[in-house]
Amino acid sequence: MEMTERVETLRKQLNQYGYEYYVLDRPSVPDAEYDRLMNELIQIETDYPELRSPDSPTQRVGAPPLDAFVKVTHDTPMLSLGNVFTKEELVEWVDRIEKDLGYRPLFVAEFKFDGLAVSLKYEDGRLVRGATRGDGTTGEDITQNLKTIRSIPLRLNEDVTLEVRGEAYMPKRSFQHLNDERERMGEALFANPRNAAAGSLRQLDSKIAASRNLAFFAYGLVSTDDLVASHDEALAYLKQLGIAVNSEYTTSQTADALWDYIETYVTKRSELPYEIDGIVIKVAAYEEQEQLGFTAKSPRWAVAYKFPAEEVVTTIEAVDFSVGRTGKVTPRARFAPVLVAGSTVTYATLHNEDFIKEKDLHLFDRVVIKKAGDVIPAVVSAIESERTGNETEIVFPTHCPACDSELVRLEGEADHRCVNPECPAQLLEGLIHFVSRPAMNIDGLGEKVITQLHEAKLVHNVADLYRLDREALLALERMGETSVSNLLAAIDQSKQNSLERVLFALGIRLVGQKAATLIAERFETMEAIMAATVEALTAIDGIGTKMAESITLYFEKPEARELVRELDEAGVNLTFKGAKRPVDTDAPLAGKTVVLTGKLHEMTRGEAGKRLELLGASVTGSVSKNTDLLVAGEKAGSKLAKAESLGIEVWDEAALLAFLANHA
Ligand code: 0OX
Repeated sequence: MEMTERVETLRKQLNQYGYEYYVLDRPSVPDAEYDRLMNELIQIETDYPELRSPDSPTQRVGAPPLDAFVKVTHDTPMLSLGNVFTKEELVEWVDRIEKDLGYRPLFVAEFKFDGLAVSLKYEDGRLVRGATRGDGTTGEDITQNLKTIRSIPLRLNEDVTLEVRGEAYMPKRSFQHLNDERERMGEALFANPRNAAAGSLRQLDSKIAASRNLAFFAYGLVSTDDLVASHDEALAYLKQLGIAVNSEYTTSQTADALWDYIETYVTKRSELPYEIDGIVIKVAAYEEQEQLGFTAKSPRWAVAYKFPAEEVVTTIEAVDFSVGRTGKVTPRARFAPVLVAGSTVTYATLHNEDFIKEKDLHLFDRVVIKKAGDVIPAVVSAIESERTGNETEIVFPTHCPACDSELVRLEGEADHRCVNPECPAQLLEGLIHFVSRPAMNIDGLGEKVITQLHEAKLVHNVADLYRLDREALLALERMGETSVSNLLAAIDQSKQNSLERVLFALGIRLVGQKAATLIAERFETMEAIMAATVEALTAIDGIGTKMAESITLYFEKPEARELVRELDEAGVNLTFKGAKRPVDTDAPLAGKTVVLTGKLHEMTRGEAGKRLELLGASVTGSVSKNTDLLVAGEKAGSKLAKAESLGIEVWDEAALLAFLANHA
């Protein structure tokens, strides 16, 4: 019996300390004391399995992995929010409420946390189920993962039965820490804390969620008992129960006061330790909420003001110029590092000379930057009023930064190009492209190794890869027997690739993966492609004149024909095998599956889809866990709900336009 009592005491203490730390943000004991008690409890529960309990604080460390998530139906649907973007729209919304009710009610304004909406069901004070919002009606049971979040109590302070709605999120610090770690490990980075939170909660192994330092804020209460009469009372009650509630909400009756609150956080949100993407305004009294009711997908008694894309100011400290595989010279600004939309930004492309001129950018200018579509850093403008006189002109080089040959800028083109076919930067970029995953897909030949081979003069053109000598490789730094054998085997393996990979790998200007596949499908052999005329090429649906001309121009060059001959001689397959279409990693949306939904104003969905495809995206019709991005126009419906439930990134039309403008 003594042990049962000790377990009870430990659980109570740990729950109390956890509550003080995670909910009240006021710890009363050092972390080491918490860890000591937790370890004691883990030990007892290991030695006496009969004393284990699903609401023990030890359950937060992660449970055995699941095979799949179980679907759950929400008894009360989890609705989404309508949006307003301007003060005028907010005033209109408030006026509409006043008209419907016949008087002006009290409103609550609170943060719109940028995470994943979840439902927590408590029975007799115990957490029995945690689920995602899903499409609003059906979600997934992610109890195991939610239990790892310390600001979600496993036991409430009262033995009540109710459902809590709120947002699971990743604090900025956890996000930074996670991405730093991933960068060190060479893993793909999360674009923002929301994706990282959603990604963590979608893991079947809850140990992963446990390691990610997620947090939770409650913003709603569903109950069959009349526990409270208004939203502000609900927030106070949730806090009393031991659930984390954000205390920076306000109540007010006027649109002006609500707008003041919004404006305060437009600027102050960057100082918060977590991401918010707007402010939610709710009619406070439940009775009034009931009276106002719902539209098809959202309540009439609540609305979200969405913040504009976060913009921050920094300084251009340097501009460097790099030479791409096609000889294009691209300027890139280096900034004093700043945090924008959840991650540190140090560089952004300046595209070309025209971009620099149009924006009147100078070296050492103070500039406004943002992330287009919340992902890719972009320069918005220079701040003229902050010029000190020390700014200097950004001079576009007249000669190639890699080989010093004169750059050319063709009429009607925005880009400066190095046209020296022997330019080492182009050759290296060409080699990197050739071996990359969407091209010849040679394992173990990353950018580092290929640069090493190039610098050691073992590889000059791509055919040299197939003539590499084992002894010469062994003489290189960090190249042991095993890595050399693996590398040679991977190179050998690539000889079997189907024609479209080789065609794409050659790096002919304008020829992306899709085009390479269409051409390989039609002509079947490299020989036939080399002999094809512009007319024969443009006869293929999807191949335009410019691309066709680029192809014929390429194969007119004796060096190109010689290169193909060398590849053939080395045993590289040059026939079409009907392989699956690979993905172009060089394009900005390479490997990304995008879905478009809702009404767009500036272009049709078809046009938008074509433009996104040109940037490397695969555009599909339905949202699934394989979707990377949803572009949601006006009146987006179930696809948007599904994307949100899956934690998929969503762009509105403004984000899409900004992205397209930056990649024109
Ligand atoms: C948030 C948030 C989301 C009310 C009816 C539908 C949504 N992301 O922080 N939703 C709501 O409210 C419900 N409030 C919030 N604060």
